[in-house]
Amino acid sequence: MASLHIDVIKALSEIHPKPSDITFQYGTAGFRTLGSTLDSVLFRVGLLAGLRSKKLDGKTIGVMVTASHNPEQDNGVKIVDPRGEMLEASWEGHATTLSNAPNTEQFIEALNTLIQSTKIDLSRPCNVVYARDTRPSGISLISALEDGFKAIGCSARNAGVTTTPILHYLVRAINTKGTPESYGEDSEDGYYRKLGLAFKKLVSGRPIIQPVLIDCANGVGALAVAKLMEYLGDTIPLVLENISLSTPGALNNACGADYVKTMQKLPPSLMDHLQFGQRGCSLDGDADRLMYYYLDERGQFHMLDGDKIAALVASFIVELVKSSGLENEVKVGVVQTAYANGASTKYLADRLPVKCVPTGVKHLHHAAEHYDIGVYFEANGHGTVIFSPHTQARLAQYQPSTPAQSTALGHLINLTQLINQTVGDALSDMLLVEVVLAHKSYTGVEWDSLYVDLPNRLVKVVVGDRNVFRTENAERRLVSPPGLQQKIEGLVQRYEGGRSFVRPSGTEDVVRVYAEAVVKSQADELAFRVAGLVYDEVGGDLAKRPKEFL
Ligand code: G16
Repeated sequence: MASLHIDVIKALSEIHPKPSDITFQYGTAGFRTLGSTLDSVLFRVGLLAGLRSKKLDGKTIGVMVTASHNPEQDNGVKIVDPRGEMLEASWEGHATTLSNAPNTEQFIEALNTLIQSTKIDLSRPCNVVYARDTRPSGISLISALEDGFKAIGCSARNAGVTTTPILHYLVRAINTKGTPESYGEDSEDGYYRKLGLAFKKLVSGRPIIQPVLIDCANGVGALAVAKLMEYLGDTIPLVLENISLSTPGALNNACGADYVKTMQKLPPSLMDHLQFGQRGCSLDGDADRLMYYYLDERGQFHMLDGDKIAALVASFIVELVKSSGLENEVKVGVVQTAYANGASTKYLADRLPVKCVPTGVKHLHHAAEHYDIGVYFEANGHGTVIFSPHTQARLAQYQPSTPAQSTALGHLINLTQLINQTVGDALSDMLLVEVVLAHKSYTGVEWDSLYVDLPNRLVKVVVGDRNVFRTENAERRLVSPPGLQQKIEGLVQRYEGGRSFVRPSGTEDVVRVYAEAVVKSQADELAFRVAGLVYDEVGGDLAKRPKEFL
């Protein structure tokens, strides 16, 4: 019976001691906090990823070092399961336990408990692939991670500096290589080639696409889009902005998808760059979120968020399924969260089944798997479309009976290649949006007018302990702290068309407050008043209470 190499683990673990004053938690998107505190976590994740691979008989596991939309000083790490999906939920607890063992001895004890309780055969091989975004703290965190791989003895492939969705793609491509389910070449070039080829086919014969401006959030998306452009040829002119990878503090600072969604305005750095009517879009720090927008002729900003992307894409796919003659066998459905704009939910629910789940791609992805074609997007611009294996097989062998059916079928098959089905991917989503717009001959204006957003506001409240806040009913109701939900409902009733939800963030030490009302000023007021309730509830110091919380 093989066993752990205790001496090696001990020696390496001593180099990566756990800080005594921090409790770590594997949350919505893995571990995420100040980069300077994560050394021990990365080492331990290295071992955990190795064990996960052994448990799955040597399948390649992914590890991504990123803190996505968070500020530059934060960093994080998440584990990717063999099909490119998020780590199985039951292992999130194991990750939290291992990360909090106070010293080497107890860490080894925790490893042994995990091995026994999950019945891991240590003689199995283990394989991992890993990458990081452009955060400066990523360099040393990667070497801590590599020490973890060494300690468990796994074969590790370094995918370098790349986007989160590319790492997810690589995991699936490696694990399906040479099988009937092959997902594509297992290289970054293979990813660009796959997307580029599918895009070219989908826009062939369509009118010329006008230049699209891309705000790269001063992150890794700048590198990825530049490479992708080589594979797109002259099919779509892309203008890259916010590409300063070496300016300290620039990452996600007053730019990027999260800035656009929360501020509901154009990043100041794009002010003189985006022409009236031109489409622009913002990526986040690891290029898994996408927000679109345009300025109308009066210079007014119009945001086209994840909800608008879902509406555009889902309607297009429904039309293609219908035109291909498959509408009786292929069912399209949408998954959203409670934070989706109420008008988008109404628009979608009038046309196809819509399910609401808690925030976090893992929840949306799993719910979307229940449809033949599942479209999922969070309002923050994180999402994708997944085609069930059965649907993909059906598309491959279906015999259309008219040329129109054949054309629609061809488009659907090309979409399965264009879309990164493993996880939300800003690059793939951007190309998908452009394909739909090209097919519908829409500008941003027509897209925007699919439905009119209900005025809304997203606010964050800094609290001492976000774990005090717990929700139910897909985050629509607070169950803790007791009594707060009733107070929120009391307030909401006073606003026409009022809706407001509160939930703890899964990635930052804050509580998020969302509010909607029929008038913008009322939505703002409701959001700030609910934020005020939250602030007071957690014993906030009144003197420090942000003045906008009324
Ligand atoms: C991560 C998840 C997203 C989720 C977001 C929520 O995004 O992958 O599915 O929407 O966290 O963050 P919060 O709970 O702080 O609002 P990302 O892009 O930060 O990896």
